[in-house]
Amino acid sequence: MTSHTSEGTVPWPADLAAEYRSKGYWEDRPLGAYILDTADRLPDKVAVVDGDVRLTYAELADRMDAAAERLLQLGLRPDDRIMVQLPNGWQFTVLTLACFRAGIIPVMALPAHRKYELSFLTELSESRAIAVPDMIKDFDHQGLAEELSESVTSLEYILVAGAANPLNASLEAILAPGPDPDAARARLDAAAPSPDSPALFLLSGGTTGLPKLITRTHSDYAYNIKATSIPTGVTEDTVYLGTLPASHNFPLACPGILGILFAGGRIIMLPSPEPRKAFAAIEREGVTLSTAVPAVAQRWIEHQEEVGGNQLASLEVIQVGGSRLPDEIAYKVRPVLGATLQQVFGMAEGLINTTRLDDPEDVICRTQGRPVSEADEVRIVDEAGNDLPDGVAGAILTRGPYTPRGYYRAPEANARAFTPDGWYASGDIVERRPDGNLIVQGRDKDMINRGGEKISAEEIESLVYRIEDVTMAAAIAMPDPVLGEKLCLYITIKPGTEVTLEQIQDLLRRTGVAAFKIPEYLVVVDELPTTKVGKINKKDLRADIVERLASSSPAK
Ligand code: OOB
Repeated sequence: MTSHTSEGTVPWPADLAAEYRSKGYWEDRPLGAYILDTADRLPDKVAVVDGDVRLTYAELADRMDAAAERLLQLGLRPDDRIMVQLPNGWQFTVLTLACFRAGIIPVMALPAHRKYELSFLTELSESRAIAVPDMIKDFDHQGLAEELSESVTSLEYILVAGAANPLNASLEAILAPGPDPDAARARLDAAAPSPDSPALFLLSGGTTGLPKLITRTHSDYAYNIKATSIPTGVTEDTVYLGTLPASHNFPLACPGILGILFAGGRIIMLPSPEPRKAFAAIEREGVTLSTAVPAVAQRWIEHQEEVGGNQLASLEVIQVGGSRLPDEIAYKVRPVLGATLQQVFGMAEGLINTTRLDDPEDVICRTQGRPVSEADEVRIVDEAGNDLPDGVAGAILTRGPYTPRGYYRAPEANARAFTPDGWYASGDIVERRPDGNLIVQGRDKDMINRGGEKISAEEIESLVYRIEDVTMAAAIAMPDPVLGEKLCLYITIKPGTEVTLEQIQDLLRRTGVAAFKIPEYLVVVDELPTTKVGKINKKDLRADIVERLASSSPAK
């Protein structure tokens, strides 16, 4: 059941791996080692804040190692996978680090995922454990985990943050301090995972079909963290507020939670970006850096305009990315929030671009920045794969020391998303300016980007086809003033039948699909437009929905 990882991953070519090592991009150290370095240097400094919980680096390192040993004692082995579906909190942080120390691979699920996504991901990763909160709002995560363990044969252990049922393990007990930190550290050091081995599985934003897992190795991810820490100016004085789901690459490692812990700063974990709570945390803790998707940045701007005041006085930098930030909003960040904007155009698959803090205002507000590493290779190409000159938009291709060469166990997806010589095609349409900065102009992948949350059109369409009366279905992005995009569904149906939006929403909810993927708008038509080769013409549909919204006579 275990040791499948290397079989399912695509390694970097040996000559490039050697080069990445010799140039120092890959330091050949497991991720946990960086945290121990910080703990040795700054043992008494506060590392993690979550409500009333404050952990110093010494306490964090102690809990990390104690938890790593408890996971192994429980019966998990190095290279086993554990689904992690936890809200932002100290438990997420300690558990993730403990996994890195033990060589157990966390699969970074989102708190919004439900049965449909979790069962698929648990099966694909052959996870032996799942870590969940007991309840969030009204949703019983523990109950869902129990249900999953009945249908997914690999799943043996349920770890629960909060009130664990008698048959499940208490995550707080696993993450408690240990009896002898020095001894635990020595034992774990002696069995440290190989830096080339997978440290974690990130989820793909979804190009086509079902979600894919992205294997990130210790060496490549450590470099991702270090390389993004430089343009963001992270030091031990950085106080970071993490409000986006921490299992996402952006707040986790760009430079995010891990970057701040590498550098010896302080992280404040908050489960939601709701402005009143976020602003209070910024004021209370003297937060200097935070991360937002454009919709959140916009909410923060509106809130600040409404309430005024000095709550954000300490905030120096706000990173915004995940979806395209409209230029008009970008220009408001400095005057309203009093912080420097850093645009971030990144992907869980690797490549991270950022604007630099000392860039001219027009670069910061009108571009999505440039690669963080000199070793990042970027090409902009036309449909035939020819390189395009600066100023002409085309598809972006990339390779580099923290951009893996393929998805986990997905040869077909790999054939589509990667060229034979290892370039990853993200599906974004990008223009490179003569100064090297990139502008994201659009995309040619069949995905909806709902305020930074990615939805694969194909995944939703295949579910909608479960409704017998639906003959054709096309999920497309419709413009939304707040989220940038929302999911709109076009369908054709059998003559004499009726299919409603509520019916579709209901079906998806019952299937256990994450709420952010549920279509918000339905257009029933007699016929869907097709391209010359007979595929549904989504470009026409996107134009159609814009027109319908403008004339505000939607056919529902
Ligand atoms: C981040 O990662 P993912 O994996 O959720 O999504 C990647 C995709 C990109 O291919 C692009 O389509 C879109 O999200 N995207 C942006 C963007 N940042 C990401 N589109 C326009 N403007 C931007 N600034 O979203 C991600 C990972 C690490 C850091 C930042 C974002």
